[in-house]
Amino acid sequence: MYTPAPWLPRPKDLAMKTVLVLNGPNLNLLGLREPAVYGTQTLADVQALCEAACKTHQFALDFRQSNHEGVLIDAIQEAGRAQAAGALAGVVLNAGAYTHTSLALHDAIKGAGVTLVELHISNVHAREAFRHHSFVSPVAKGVMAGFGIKGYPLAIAALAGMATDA
Ligand code: CA2
Repeated sequence: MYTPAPWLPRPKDLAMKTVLVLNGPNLNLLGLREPAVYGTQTLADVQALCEAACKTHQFALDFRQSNHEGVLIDAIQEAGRAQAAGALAGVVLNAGAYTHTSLALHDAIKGAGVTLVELHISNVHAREAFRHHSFVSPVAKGVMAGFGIKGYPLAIAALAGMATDA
């Protein structure tokens, strides 16, 4: 029978990796306005879905929302450092309207070298033309759009799949 050497770290001893779920401007209003576009569930409901998905995939969850571009950029930079240190599996980013405007977010993601899934609750490509361009997509590992808030657990599952592939 194979017995691993006792000084080698065993899976249960290894620290869980974290997933950062980062939400941008106005997403604090989820469920409170525009239910026809974004549904009736709130950001707290999104957080609960993410908690469940992280539990399934044995990740710790860091869930944040900010209306401020600089705060989002600081979080991306922090995530890059955490991933480089082996503590973070990746980021799920719903950058809200900054998706369509922020070269600064693009540069931050690229500079941080972080594994990132771009997420949108709505199908941005079926909406106004100004939502079709994303500054995030070229520096994202993948893009999830149009699955409502159920897209969040799908994006976390995608990060789990990437971690297994690595
Ligand atoms: O579909 C998405 O998740 C978006 O990222 C949401 C952004 C929008 O600018 C993007 O084009 C697509 C808007 C977030 C604002 O969310 C609200 C929620 C409820 C009420 C008002 C805004």
